Amino acid sequence: MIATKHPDRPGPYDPQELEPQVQQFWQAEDLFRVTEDPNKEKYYCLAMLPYPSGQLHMGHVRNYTIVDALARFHRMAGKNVLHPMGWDAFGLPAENAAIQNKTPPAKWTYTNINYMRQQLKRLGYAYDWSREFASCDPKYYRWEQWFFLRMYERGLVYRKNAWVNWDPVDKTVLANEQVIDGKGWRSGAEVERRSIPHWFMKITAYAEELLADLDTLTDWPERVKTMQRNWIGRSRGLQIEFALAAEPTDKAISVFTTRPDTLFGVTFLSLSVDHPLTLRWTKENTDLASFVTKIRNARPDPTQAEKNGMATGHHALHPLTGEAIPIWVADYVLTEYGGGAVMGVPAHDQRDWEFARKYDLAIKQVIAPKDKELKVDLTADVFEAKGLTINSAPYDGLEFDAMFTAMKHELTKRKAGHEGINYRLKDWGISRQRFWGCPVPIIHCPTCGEQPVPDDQLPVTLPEDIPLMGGDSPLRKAKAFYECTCPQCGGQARRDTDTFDTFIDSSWYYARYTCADCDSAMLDDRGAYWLPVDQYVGGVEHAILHLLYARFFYKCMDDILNTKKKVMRGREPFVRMLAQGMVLRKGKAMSKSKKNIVDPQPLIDRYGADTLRLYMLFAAPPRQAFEWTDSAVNGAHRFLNKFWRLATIYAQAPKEYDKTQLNDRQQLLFNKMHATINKVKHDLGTRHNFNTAIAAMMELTNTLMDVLGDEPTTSIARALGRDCIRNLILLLAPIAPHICQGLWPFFADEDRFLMDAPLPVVDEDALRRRGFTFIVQVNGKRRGQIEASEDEAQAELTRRALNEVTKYLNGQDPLKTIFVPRRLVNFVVAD
Ligand code: ANZ
Ligand code: ZN
Repeated sequence: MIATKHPDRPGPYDPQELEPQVQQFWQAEDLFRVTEDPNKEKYYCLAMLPYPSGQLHMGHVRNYTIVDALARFHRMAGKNVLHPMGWDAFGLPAENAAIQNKTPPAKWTYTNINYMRQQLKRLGYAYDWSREFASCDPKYYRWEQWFFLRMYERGLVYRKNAWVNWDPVDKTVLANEQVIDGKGWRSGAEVERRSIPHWFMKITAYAEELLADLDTLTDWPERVKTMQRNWIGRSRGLQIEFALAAEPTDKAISVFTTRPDTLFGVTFLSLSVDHPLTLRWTKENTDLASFVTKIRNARPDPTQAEKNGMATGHHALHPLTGEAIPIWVADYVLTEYGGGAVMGVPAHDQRDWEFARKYDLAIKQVIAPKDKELKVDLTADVFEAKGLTINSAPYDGLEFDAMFTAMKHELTKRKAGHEGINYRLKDWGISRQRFWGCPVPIIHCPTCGEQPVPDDQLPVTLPEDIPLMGGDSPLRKAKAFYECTCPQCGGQARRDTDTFDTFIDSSWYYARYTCADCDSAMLDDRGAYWLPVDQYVGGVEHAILHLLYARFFYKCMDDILNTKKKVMRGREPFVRMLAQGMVLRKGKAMSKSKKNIVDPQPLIDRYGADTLRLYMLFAAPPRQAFEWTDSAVNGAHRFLNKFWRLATIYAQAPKEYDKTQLNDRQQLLFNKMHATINKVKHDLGTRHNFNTAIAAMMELTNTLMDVLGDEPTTSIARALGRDCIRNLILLLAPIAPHICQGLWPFFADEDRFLMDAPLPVVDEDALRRRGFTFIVQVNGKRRGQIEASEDEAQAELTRRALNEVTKYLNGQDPLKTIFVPRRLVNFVVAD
């Protein structure tokens, strides 16, 4: 188990020699492989799986170092730790690279994976590599297709024509969030609207539970939960029916409103451009038809810009007053929300107000502020606040809740409305008209229609040898792929040529790690041991979609797979979630487009992995962004050098000492050592504050040098120093595992792998007697430090502090002494 050439004492610190040796040793001993052990508490920690773009960037390094430190720490704390890694391998960049380099996407992807895997190994991450997979592996996506079909059988997957955001350059459908200011997020091209058949997953069926269960996630960042709540966007209101004036028996227009208290203020109705009545009227009104076409192509995101509309010439009847209300078509009305129509209340709704001002429509105030002093001037501004009803006889003078209830009863009685809940969340459009993704396992038969691919014909394998020319997906032209026979009638049929949104791949990969080699089922009972993930760590940019889709999938998997034989536990995939901060340079996120990337590779080559790991965790608390500084990397490296040198001094020291025989200063060191053990365990295990843990370890090494000096002579001093170093090795091992493993053979008391050595135990007595490190300053500049115990008098402390810094006082007496209990002493002298 000795990973160094020098038999009795460590040689000079040489990470380039040491680290690969240690890594070979880990590999030879197969130390990272884990199996289920029901007698041990399990701990599943996970970093978000990377897209194999080509090389690791600093965001990856930070993310994986955090998780690796947690994995190693909890393993030393005695848990059975699952810590896997894999690849989110499907997606557009591989296709674009394939077109550019004229290599198949598979080849580009696997080349990148090979390079990045070797980088991860060089950083010393303790992954159980036996569980690694790439999402583009048919052994993985076979089960994704299989699960899609189970969802299909249950009506959780369906196909319908839908208006989609079409990127004319990337020739693909974009999700709403991929449209930024009307342009494709990747190509920057002006996005068009198209109506095409599309596969959907019915995430809305789980909307209520996805919202409610957020409250159970107590160890998730509050802002992530808020973002998810807003994204799901639950609203309670009334669904109100308006009849057409021309056909009064037909309740033709259904609107959703969260403000039924404003019902008497309706002065117009607005339909979306896709509303059935809009479509009907465009047939008889060519102006309306060209307006609708223009809107469809102009802006896929109607919430942003100036509102546009057109009167249809038709009228609806107010359900309570019977008044005729003009019907408009407007671009700010969403098709897929609350019936695709809005009751326009310009006095009390900002959008309606802008619309009415622009088109000179009536504005009728029906809500008055409760505060009588407040002036409402509707020619200048909208009044959106809740208040008391006016101009709503016989319902005047009511507060919001009372009016809500009154309208609900009245409309229900007249069969013109009812209470309704609406979600902003829409069903998840999952088909992509791209090549490099998991094929949709459906066959289209001219006679039988949509047919699922039979389970025994899975996977539907993506051909990997088709050349990519750019433009449309080659699957559509690949006869060998799409020509097939109908499983129902045996006639000639055509395979679906769409592929899955890659967010599906990342919605269940964490579950598959528990049994990646299982080829008889999607998950087996090993899942019930490991799942759910105990600690998930990743960037906040995935706060909404990835986490929401994964939560949705987990609930579906529980409903579909978890029958008699349990393959998973719980209803939420990630018990705890940590959103790590970004690594910045000159205040900006590092990114290729900003050309401000710091490549980790040269730093690994120069300083070694441990330095980079230590720096990443020392720079800031994990949730905070931090500014990259080269000099601080140097600082981390100097610390490791110093630590190694100190360890060399004690490598041969005796193991045993009698702690009752320590002198005062040694006792201080002893106490501080235990305070440090206590703090590091708490910081790493509970708070995830690596930076303060590292600072405490650095402080302890300083105290060690201060108390024992460079050449301790007495046996008790040498044994105490050895004890200190040994404990530091154990505490630092999760963070800088190579250097610690390199030193371990000289400090191990028993024949045990460092990875499995138990964390040091705190001496409670020492903790109670713990000392403090006082910083000693002269004119505000740090000039030294002294150790003090809880009960040392201030006068005595000040005297010792003064002694410590005499040479900086130029023989003068201090003009003033500033004493901060437990922290510092500052002497002010004349310059
Ligand atoms: C009348 C009204 C009066 C409204 C008022 C608001 C204030 P949330 O909270 O997001 O659910 N709305 C309804 N369906 C819509 C659609 N398809 N496209 C665009 N807007 C739509 O918003 C509910 C409100 O959004 C509804 O309440 C409706 O406007 C509008 F003083 O109805 B309200
Ligand atoms: Zn058929």
